[in-house]
Amino acid sequence: MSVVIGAEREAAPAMAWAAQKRLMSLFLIAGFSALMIGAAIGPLQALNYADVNAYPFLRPVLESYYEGLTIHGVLNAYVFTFFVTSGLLVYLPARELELEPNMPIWWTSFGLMAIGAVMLLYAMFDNSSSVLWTFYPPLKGSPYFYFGMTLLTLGSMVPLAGVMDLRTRWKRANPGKGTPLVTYMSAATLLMWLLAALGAAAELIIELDPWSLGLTKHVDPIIGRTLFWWTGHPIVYFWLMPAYVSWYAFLPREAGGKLVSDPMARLTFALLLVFSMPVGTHHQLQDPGIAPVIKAIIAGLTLSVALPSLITAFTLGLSLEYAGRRRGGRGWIGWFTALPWKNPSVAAQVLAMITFIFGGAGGIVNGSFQLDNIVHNTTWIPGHFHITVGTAVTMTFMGLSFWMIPHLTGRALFSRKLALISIWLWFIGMSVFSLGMHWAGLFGVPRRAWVSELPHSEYTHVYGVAHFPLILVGVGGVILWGATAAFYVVFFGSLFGGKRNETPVHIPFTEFLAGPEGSRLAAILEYLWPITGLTFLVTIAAYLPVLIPFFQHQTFAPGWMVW
Ligand code: HAS
Ligand code: CU
Repeated sequence: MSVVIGAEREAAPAMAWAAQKRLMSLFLIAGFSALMIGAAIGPLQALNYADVNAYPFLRPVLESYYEGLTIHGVLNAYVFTFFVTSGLLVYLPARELELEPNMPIWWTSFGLMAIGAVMLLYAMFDNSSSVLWTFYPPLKGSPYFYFGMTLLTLGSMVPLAGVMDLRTRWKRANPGKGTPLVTYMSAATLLMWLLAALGAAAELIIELDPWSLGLTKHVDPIIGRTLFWWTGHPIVYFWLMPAYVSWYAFLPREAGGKLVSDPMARLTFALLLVFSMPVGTHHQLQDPGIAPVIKAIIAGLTLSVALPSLITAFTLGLSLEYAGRRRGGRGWIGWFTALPWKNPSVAAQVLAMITFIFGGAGGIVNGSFQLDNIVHNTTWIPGHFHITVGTAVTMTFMGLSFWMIPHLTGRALFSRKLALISIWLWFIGMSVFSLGMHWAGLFGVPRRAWVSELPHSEYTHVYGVAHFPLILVGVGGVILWGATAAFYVVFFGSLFGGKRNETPVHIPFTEFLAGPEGSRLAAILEYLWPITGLTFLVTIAAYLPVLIPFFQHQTFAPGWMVW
């Protein structure tokens, strides 16, 4: 059984092909294995908020809520996303351009990230580094943690060389032609990440790595935080943009239609490249030492970063409507119900999009300076990111795996029905969980707090007012356990137990209603390097007024291990 039918673009020599497919499979397996561990731990944190304290029963595997939370955040936010993205953004352009990628470059990325991930796992599971996913100093973990994180980050930057090499070779063979869409989107994503990762790379290499080895005695926490958010904001688009690649380039075809506008997709990616970078300080709206006027400017700029996603909503909404009407859907809603809901890949991505409408709306609340006063450091924030990265991105990657594993392995999807069940459970579980988290946040329930460790009377005294939303959080978590179990039966079942496909599954590259030919916009957006240079200048302009005062008044702290 083939899940989707796609274009015949697969003319590369069979041997080279097989090697690429194998490596792409390894990226997927590594990424999704990380997610499996991370997702298995998540519900424990949800239960914590519902006053169920499972941690005393989990020793010595997990010593505390904070250890579990660190593993959950690091594996899901970094290891899962980096592996999947570093695979996809080389493999898909290579297939689109019908060229062989530079395999040593691609392997280097995999190797660096694999070593980094093993070091991180070691540092986290021995409870030496429960520093949470933000690893804010002066919390101090083991050198394995920081060096592991350094290797993982560097490894995730390497695919840029792979995609740029592909693009250059293709352009040489096709003078005067614009970059095909998937390659364009992949290049824009990785160029953005090149600039974005500089912050965390600097924080790690200059500040935290030497400090963790004892070569320096103190760190400046606020400089560390600022460098972290230089990366920590645009990283959310490094998660989102590969999902957008799937929404723009594959979903319209999978849904039975076409993408309505190729130049709009390019514009979205170019805008995301530019706007993602200068706004990281919106994660520090409540931090001391940053002038209110700068915070206000950053809050204004933050709204600009919603713009490309609003363009996406309209472009993709229309593309889906086109698909639905082609399938016979009529009226206001008919096109929506006429979409191929029985195809788990389509269902996953459309449900991901619907969740993202709410995730985006919450983001606009966070970005508004005054409103952020109310929600910052409450459970509202994890509520927000579980329906952005935790649903919009993760469910898109899950949906993508439903056709990609059959495409890579030649095996059919293990069970289409179970795949659909996993997607719906994920959607329902995350919606319930996230509703509870947002709601409880409005009562001031703090994020990252081991609330179930309090005596029950104390918990009720402090958090009783938010009892109902916190119960929802726990219920959502338990549903997500079901979703995870169902998904991994399908994932590993398809990899190792799926029946041989009778017909090969091709990559579902979409066609366009309006292509790039003759588009002035597409021609201008082709200048990706100058756009990247401009973005770098804008970023420097945004960060100098924040960083200069911090360097003028440095405050040093010794390391703390509070867990
Ligand atoms: Fe965020 C905090 C602002 C998007 C992730 N965010 C976080 C954290 C994470 C995160 C992980 O300004 C917490 C970090 C930590 O640990 O402290 N965020 C925004 C804004 C956006 C936004 C303005 N965030 C994301 C995305 C993420 C993500 C995407 C992950 C992938 N966020 C913030 C701020 C904070 C923050 C502050 C700090 C708060 C604090 O106090 O700490 C925007 O980019 C959102 C724009 C999106 C939209 C939605 C468009 C909708 C689409 C779907 C269309 C649907 C269709 C279906 C077509 C405007 C594209 C059609 C069908 C029909 C039936 C209609
Ligand atoms: Cu942000």
